[in-house]
Amino acid sequence: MLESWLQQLRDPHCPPSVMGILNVTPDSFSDGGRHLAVDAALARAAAMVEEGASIIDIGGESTRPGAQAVSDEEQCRRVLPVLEVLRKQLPAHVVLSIDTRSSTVAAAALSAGAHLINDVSGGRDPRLLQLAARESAALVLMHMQGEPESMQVAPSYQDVVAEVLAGLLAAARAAEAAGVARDRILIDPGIGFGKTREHNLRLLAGLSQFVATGYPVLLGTSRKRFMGAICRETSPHDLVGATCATTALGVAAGVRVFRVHDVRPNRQAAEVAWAIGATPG
Ligand code: HH2
Repeated sequence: MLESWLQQLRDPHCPPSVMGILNVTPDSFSDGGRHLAVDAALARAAAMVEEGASIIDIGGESTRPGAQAVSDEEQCRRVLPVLEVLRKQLPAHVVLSIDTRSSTVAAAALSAGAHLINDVSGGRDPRLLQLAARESAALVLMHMQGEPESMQVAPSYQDVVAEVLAGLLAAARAAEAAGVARDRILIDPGIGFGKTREHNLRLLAGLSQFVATGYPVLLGTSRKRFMGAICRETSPHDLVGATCATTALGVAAGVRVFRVHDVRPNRQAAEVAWAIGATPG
């Protein structure tokens, strides 16, 4: 399933993919609720697949601004039982992704059935790159300035698009030097990761420059707070329309994968934007 998805990613006649977000939260497994939590995660993942997600991104560590790092042991405790069940129960074409910066967690997740490593640190740990190479995993390299705990304190760039682009190209080169095949690498500008609202808007306005690198681009704007500031919404749940706007514009710029909480509306936005783009004016 990974191979056919990677082919679709590069096929200009195939519409973009939607990656559904499955966060495995700290309380999910407390108080002996482990089995129930795994069932709930499976139900959520199955619903996202039904709504049109072709990738499920499973994460056991929140990387929201201010979030504390979570130990490898704890991440594994949260994600491995879920991954094992998803591998058995979801349709075989669904790509399973592990959202982690840790090579230890990534290795365990690949053994449990993940096919893709979503690394929000952009390959800072060389062991993660070596692992991806050894296991022929697909790899998302995301740009982040600083660490989640402090990244929003004072993000600073001279030219945010040029610097993020250069950082991602350097990360992709390092991944290739470690043995990761070029056609298994995706890049992501890392919206909200050490960026002000202005930085995020510039990156979104400059998406086509990331697409021009030739690496498939993944975009993660789902429910992010910089959009709430623009459209005067305080609850992340009320940012579905805002997220869909970025998805439609992302499709027009050539983005190939959208990481979202709300699969159905974003899949619709992506498909309609795609159909318009494929129609002569
Ligand atoms: N954003 C978050 C987590 N992982 N991965 C990629 N590739 N791109 C992103 O933009 C991205 C990501 C934000 O994570 P978190 O704050 O934990 O919230 P959620 O996972 O609910 O979006």
